Amino acid sequence: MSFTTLKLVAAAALLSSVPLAGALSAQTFEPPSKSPLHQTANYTGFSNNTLNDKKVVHGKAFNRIIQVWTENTDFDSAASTPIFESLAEQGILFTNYHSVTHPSEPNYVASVGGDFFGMHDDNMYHIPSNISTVIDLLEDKQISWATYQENMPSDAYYGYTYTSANYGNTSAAPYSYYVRKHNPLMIYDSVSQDSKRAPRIRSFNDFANDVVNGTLPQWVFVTPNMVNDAHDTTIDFGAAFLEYWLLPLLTDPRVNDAETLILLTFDENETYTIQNTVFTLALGGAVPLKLRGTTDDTLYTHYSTLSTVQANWGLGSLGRQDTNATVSNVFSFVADKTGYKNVKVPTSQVPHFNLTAVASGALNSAAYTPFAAPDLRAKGAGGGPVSSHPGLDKPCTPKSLPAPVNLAAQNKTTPWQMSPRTTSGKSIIPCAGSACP
Ligand SMILES: *[C@@H]1O[C@H](CO)[C@@H](O)[C@H](O)[C@H]1NC(C)=O
Ligand SMILES: *[C@@H]1O[C@H](CO)[C@@H](O)[C@H](O)[C@H]1NC(C)=O
Ligand SMILES: *[C@@H]1O[C@H](CO)[C@@H](O)[C@H](O)[C@H]1NC(C)=O
Ligand SMILES: *[C@@H]1O[C@H](CO)[C@@H](O)[C@H](O)[C@H]1NC(C)=O
Ligand SMILES: *[C@@H]1O[C@H](CO)[C@@H](O)[C@H](O)[C@H]1NC(C)=O
Ligand SMILES: *[C@@H]1O[C@H](CO)[C@@H](O)[C@H](O)[C@H]1NC(C)=O
Ligand SMILES: *[C@@H]1O[C@H](CO)[C@@H](O)[C@H](O)[C@H]1NC(C)=O
Ligand SMILES: *[C@@H]1O[C@H](CO)[C@@H](O)[C@H](O)[C@H]1NC(C)=O
Ligand SMILES: CC(=O)N[C@H]1CO[C@H](CO)[C@@H](O)[C@@H]1O
Repeated sequence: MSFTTLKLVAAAALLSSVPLAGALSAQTFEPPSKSPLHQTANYTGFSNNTLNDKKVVHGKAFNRIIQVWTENTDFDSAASTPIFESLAEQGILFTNYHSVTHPSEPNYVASVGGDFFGMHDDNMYHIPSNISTVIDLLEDKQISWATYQENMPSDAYYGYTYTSANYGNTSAAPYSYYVRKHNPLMIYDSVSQDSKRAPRIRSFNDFANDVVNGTLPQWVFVTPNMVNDAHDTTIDFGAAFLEYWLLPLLTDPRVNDAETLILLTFDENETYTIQNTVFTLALGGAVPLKLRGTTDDTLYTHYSTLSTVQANWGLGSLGRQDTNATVSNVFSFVADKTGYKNVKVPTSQVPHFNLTAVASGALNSAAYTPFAAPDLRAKGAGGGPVSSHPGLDKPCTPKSLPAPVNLAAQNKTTPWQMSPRTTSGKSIIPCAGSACP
């Protein structure tokens, strides 16, 4: 047993025996299943199919990327939690990685679409199908993908939230474990309203099924539920979840092989009045041995994850903030292999990412503008063309947009906001049985 493993075991023993304190969360972590590879009724719908992607498209630094997003934690809180300390010894700790705004939902939206379109709340939105995402770039090169959402009751479930039996405490009221605001691709019509793509917005039961069948795709986004991601609980609770879920997967070659990059990050910093730096670790077999246990202080943001994926596979871009060099440096160990030149941003010039309600856009009711087309001449880190969807109004650039309008002052919302109550029946994959609200 290595020193690192010893430390992990010690941390695990500590975590599972100490009930969590705190007024908000007298909850103790309870494993939702026997293991991450066992399906469970605690997740509602069982898997109905396995993905079947035969092709593996080789990238310059990795063949698979798995992003695991947890919630609302300041850098220092994570850094002083034992499991994160131990994991840091196995990977690269990014000490200058930033979320792009507050609160949660716009960060998730930005992570796949290259912008948050002015959003500054967690309301229910949808984004029209002429707006591209990373999925368009991946599919152009036939790179397989899926997202796995813990406690989402059925694939591509459209509802705002889903409440199910409290598996952590059977005498407590049912719990809203699943939220759409943490499920980025659901919000983009170009993905969730496309019958070929929607089945790839999957549940954790599907995750178990896909791993056991050896069909985990090449681009993977993982959202734990509202207790396990530390949103409704504490960083120690989130750490206990990682001990249950992530640690065994790190040694499972069906998930983590020599060409896998696992990015463990947080959507945003908890404290709004300080910079929005989040504890982010690059883990997995694709992290070069000599870099394990090191730190990297290059300026990164959630847009960097997009540009890193683009650089790795030589993809096109979205022509939005993913091609804004200041905020989209490629992870250094990947940039080194692809020849991409990162920009050095002095500490004093690091933009403030803790700004909220400042940007105008189609998802901002107080400063509404229509959606603009991306910059079609932009050059991203992958070198390919900017994705342009059918129905894109190409001449509608940010410069040609009308001045922002305050719809909220007229008691109106942007046309892309929906009422959570009227939308649960809109799933493109019809719900059935207990998965129906
Ligand atoms: C649901 O989770 C609880 C708490 O860990 C566990 O006791 C129970 O066995 C789980 N149920 C199933 C069907 O896996
Ligand atoms: C995020 O939170 C921590 C506080 O724990 C703080 O030290 C850090 O500066 C914040 N933002 C940054 C710059 O990490
Ligand atoms: C599988 O299909 C059943 C019946 O339609 C449904 O209730 C369940 O939610 C589905 N499972 C998933 C993961 O979509
Ligand atoms: C379980 O929930 C019940 C009802 O809310 C509560 O009274 C009890 O303290 C909870 N048990 C634990 C172990 O938290
Ligand atoms: C953002 O963080 C900076 C640096 O800590 C701070 O000076 C500023 O007041 C913060 N802005 C907001 C809106 O909280
Ligand atoms: C690029 O990002 C910086 C920092 O957030 C911002 O000030 C600048 O306006 C962005 N450029 C474009 C073209 O969006
Ligand atoms: C995208 O489509 C929506 C809905 O049809 C439309 O309102 C918007 O103007 C379009 N924007 C662009 C840039 O194509
Ligand atoms: C806006 O809506 C609220 C609540 O429905 C109402 O009380 C208020 O009078 C409305 N204001 C305007 C300007 O219509
Ligand atoms: C399509 C396929 O191979 N599905 C299999 C996936 O694995 C489960 C066991 O976990 C089998 O029951 C399925 O048949």
